[in-house]
Amino acid sequence: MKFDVLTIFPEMVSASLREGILGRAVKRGIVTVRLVNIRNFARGAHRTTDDRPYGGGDGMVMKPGPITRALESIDRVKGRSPVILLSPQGERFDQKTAWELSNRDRIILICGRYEGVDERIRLTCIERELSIGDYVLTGGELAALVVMDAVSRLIPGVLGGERSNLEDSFEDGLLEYPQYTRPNVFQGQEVPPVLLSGDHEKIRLWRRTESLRRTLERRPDLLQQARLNPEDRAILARLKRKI
Ligand code: 4FV
Repeated sequence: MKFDVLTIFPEMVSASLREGILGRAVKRGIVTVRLVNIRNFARGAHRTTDDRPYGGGDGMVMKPGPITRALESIDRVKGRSPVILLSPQGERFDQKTAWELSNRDRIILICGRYEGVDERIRLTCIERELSIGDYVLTGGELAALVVMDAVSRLIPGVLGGERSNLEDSFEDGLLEYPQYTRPNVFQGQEVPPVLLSGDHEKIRLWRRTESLRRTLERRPDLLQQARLNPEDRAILARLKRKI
C-alpha cells in the first residue's frame, strides 16, 4: 500500500510513521508513505499557501494553486488511486471504509489547514471526502494519520502473528469483548474464571455475550447493521430480558 500525503506540515505526519505497528510496516516496506509539502508548490517571495476568504470573514483559506500543482507533481494514473480530502464535511470514516480502502494499492490524502481549502479544489481534484468525526481539528494531518493507521493494519502482514484483525471491534459490527491479562487478581479484582478455564467453547460464548452486552449498553445503534446469527439473537433476547 502506498500513501501520498499532501500537507504543509510533513514533519507532523512523518513523526507518527516512525513508531509502533505502522512504523514497522513502513520499515518493512509493506506500507510506503510519500510526503508532499504543498508549500514547495507555492509561488511568490513568501510562498503563501493561504489567503483571505472572498466575501470577508475570519480565518484564511488554502489557495487552489499550490494544492493543484502538488497533486499534478505526483505521477499517477488518474482514477486509479483515490484522491481523498480530509474534512468535517466528508462522509464519516468507519471500519467498512477502512476495509474498502485497504484493497487499493495507492491512496492520495490531502490535508487541509486554516478554515479549509478553496472550493474549486473539491470540484477539480477531489474524488472522495472523509471525516473522522463531528468536531473541528486545526488541520487534516491527524485525520490522515487515523485513516492510514486504520487502513494499514488491515493489510496482510502488517499486524503480524500477534494479532488478527478479524476479532476487532466493528468487525462484525459489534464492540469488542473485555480483555484481561496477568495478574489474575489485581487490586482485589479477579479475572472472570471462564477465561482461566481453558474451555474454548465456554470462552467463545462468554466473549460473544460480552460483545453483545457492551454493544447493547453503549452502542445500540450498531445492532441494526451488525451481522447477528440465531445464537446472537437468543443471547440478545436474554440480555434484554435482564435489563
Ligand atoms: C477534519 C475532521 C477536520 C477542518 C478545518 C482542518 C479541519 C481545518 N478532517 N475529519 N473532523 N479538519 O476537522 O477530517 O482545515
